[in-house]
Amino acid sequence: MFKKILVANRGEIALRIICACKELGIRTVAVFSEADRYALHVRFADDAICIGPPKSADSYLNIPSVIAAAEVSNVDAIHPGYGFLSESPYFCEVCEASRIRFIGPSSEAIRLMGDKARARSEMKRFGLPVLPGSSDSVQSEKEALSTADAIGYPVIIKAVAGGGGRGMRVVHDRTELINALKTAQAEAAGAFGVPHCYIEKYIEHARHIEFQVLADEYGNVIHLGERECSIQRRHQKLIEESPSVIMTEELRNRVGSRVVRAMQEVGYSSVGTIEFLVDEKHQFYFMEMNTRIQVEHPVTELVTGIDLIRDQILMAAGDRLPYRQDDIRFRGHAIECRINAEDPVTCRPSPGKITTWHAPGGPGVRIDTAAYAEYIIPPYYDSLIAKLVVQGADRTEAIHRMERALDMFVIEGVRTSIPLHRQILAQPDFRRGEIYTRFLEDLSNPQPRAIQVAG
Ligand code: MV4
Repeated sequence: MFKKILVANRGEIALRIICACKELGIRTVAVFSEADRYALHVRFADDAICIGPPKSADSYLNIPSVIAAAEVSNVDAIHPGYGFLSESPYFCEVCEASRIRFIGPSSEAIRLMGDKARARSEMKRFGLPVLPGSSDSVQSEKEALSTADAIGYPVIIKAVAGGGGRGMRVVHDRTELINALKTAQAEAAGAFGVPHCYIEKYIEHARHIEFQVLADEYGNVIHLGERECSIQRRHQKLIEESPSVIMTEELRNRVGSRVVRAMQEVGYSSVGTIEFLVDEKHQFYFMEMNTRIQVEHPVTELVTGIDLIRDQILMAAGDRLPYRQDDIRFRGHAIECRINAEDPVTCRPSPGKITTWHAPGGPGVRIDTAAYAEYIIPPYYDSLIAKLVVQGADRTEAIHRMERALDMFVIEGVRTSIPLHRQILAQPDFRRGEIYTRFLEDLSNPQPRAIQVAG
């Protein structure tokens, strides 16, 4: 077992990793930027090392600084959290070359899943359904046209290096295709340094449902059910829940067992998430895989009772998976609201000092946060300040519990997304579980209109 872990992250996820380490009896080393001296991950880790100036590129993304901190503090492993270096195959390789265990999958798995077109074709080969589309990135305008003609419009153009919806373009007819492809490729080249794009059939009214997996290094893989993440704004998830309202035990077993088999075929280890688009007929189509722990992992922890971060650390240390699929039980319903420090109208970040902070408690409420009264939210990082997660016996109880917890969450000094969450939860469509990709667009603009998928 590891004796000491460096936490290469900040905010609530750094604290969450420190919680798991404390319970496992593992010492922790925090790294922090000059903007994070008063952050709680610095306070609660056993040691803390400043790794550079406020900008992420100079600190949390600076591989030589992070590795130097790991070497001087003599850690056995690095936990990358989410974002930052968590999905960098290169960082994973540097860790292993420095004889520091990267807590996550192999660099090969990260690299494969980071190429969204390759991931799509490999997962298809291993038995997961994918939407009709190009078999890899499109190599010419002629190929783009023939692919789109064959699958039929509308189609969507996605960057192979994208993910999370960045740099996507929906194309409604043949005349728009070439211009859209050129724009998408130029955007992808600018944003990711790689212009390659692929084409897929576009589904309107899709749901986003993802499966959590957990795998050890000996070929044992289980799934921990699904999370529905259809409530998104500009490709940022706002609300996640488990189970999905469309899920039945039969459907979960069917999709889950296919996911498990595909993960065994690729030799995956660690935690991972397989994202699906789901159409109105409840057909599942593989979209992409995330090879990190995700923001919304607590939703799965509440319904399964499993500590995903602890198990991720144990799998990286070479432990065997302590459960079989049959041991996993799903209890009740969990919902997470991401509380962001942002203007509820413009959705722009709202950094600054939190003057009043009261976090709700009571039965069935969990809050993952690194904020506190008098804390100053720096402007350099993402605006997530708390994850409010509730569990109830069923979806109705969970919604009522979330509403009262939102009522009792008092944050003053900065603007937050709490009012937006209250508005979404009050929607009749949300309460009926009729949630799909356009939910928020339709909430602010109720007339039917053409879909715009912004880059
Ligand atoms: C799609 C799609 C429709 N058809 N792909 C991909 C990343 C995710 N953030 C948005 N993505 C989409 N991919 C095909 N072939 C629609 C979306 C989409 C979406 C998906 C789930 C939840 C909200 C969404 C909002 C806009 C677009």
